[in-house]
Amino acid sequence: MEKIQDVAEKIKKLEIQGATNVALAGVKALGDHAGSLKASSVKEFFQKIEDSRRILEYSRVTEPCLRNGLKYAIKKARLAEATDVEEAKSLIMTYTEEYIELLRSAKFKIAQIGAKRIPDDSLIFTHCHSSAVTQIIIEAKKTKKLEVINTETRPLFQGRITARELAEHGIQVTHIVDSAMRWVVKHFKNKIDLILIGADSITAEGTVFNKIGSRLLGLMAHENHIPLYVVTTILKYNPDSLLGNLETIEMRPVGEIWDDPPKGVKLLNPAFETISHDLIASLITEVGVFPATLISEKFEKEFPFLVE
Ligand code: RUB
Repeated sequence: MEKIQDVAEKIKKLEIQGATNVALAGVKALGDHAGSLKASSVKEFFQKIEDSRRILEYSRVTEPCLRNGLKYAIKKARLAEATDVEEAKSLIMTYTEEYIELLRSAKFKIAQIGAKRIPDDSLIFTHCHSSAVTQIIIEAKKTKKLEVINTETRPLFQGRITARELAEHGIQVTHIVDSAMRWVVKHFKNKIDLILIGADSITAEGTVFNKIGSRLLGLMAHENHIPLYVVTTILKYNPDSLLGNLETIEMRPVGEIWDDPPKGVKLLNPAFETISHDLIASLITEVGVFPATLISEKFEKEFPFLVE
C-alpha cells in the first residue's frame, strides 16, 4: 500500500502532472501493487484492490482518464472469475498493462491525425502543458514549418514544461504571461492558425474541463474566429456525467498562489474550468476528429462496459 500512497501523493502534489501522465502512473501503480499483494482468498484480494483504487482515483478529482483506467482493469479482471489469488494478480497486471498500452497507442494515433490539421508555415497557440498537444506539434514539425505561442500558466507554471519541451525539439516558442492572452490573440489575430489545448474531463454534453484559463482562451478564439481544437483521448470522457453527475472542479491549495498573504486577504485556487462545446471547433482523438457533442457515442462504442 505504501507505493500506492506514494504515487497518490505525487499526483496530488503535481509531481506527476497532466491527465495522461496521471492515468499512466495511477494505473501502473495498481498493477505493481497487485503483483506484491498478499491475500488468503480471491475475495480478500479484490477487497484490497478496491482499497487501493479509492486512494488513487480521487488523488485528483477532475481526472476520469485515471478513474476509467482503474475501472477497466478491475472490471475486466473480475469478469474473468479467477479461481485463485495468483490468477487474480496476473489478471490485474494484464489489464492495467492493456490500458497503459491503449493510452500509448491513442497518443501515437492522435499525433498522426492531429499533425495533418496543422498547416505549413503556421502559428499555434497553446495553454498549460498537455502531452497530447506537444506530441502533435512535435509530429507536425517533422514535415512543416511552425511556431508556437504559449502561456506560463500560473500558479504552477506548467507552461514552462511545454516551452522547454518544444524548444528541445527545435521549435520556436514565444512564452507569455497568462494575462497577456487576449492581447496576443488579438494582436496576432490574422497570424494564429489554430489554438490547441488538452482536456482533463469531457461530459456527455461535450463540455470540456481543462486548465483554468481555457475558457477565456475559448472565448477569445470565438471572438477572433480562430479554431480551437481540444486534443484528447476518448478515455477522458466521464461516463458518470451521462447519469447526471456533475464533474467536480479541483480546488488546489491556496499556498500555490501566495504562501504568506496579508491578514484579511482571501485566496482561491481553482485548477480547471469548463469550455462548452460551442467554443470548440472539434476534438482531435485517436478515433478521429469530430464535434465534442459526439463524445459519449464514440466512447460507448469502444468501451461499452465502462458505461454503467
Ligand atoms: C494539465 C492540463 C492539461 C490536461 C491534458 O493540468 O490541464 O491540459 O491535463 O494533459 P495539471 P494531457 O498540470 O494541473 O495536471 O494531454 O497530457 O493528458
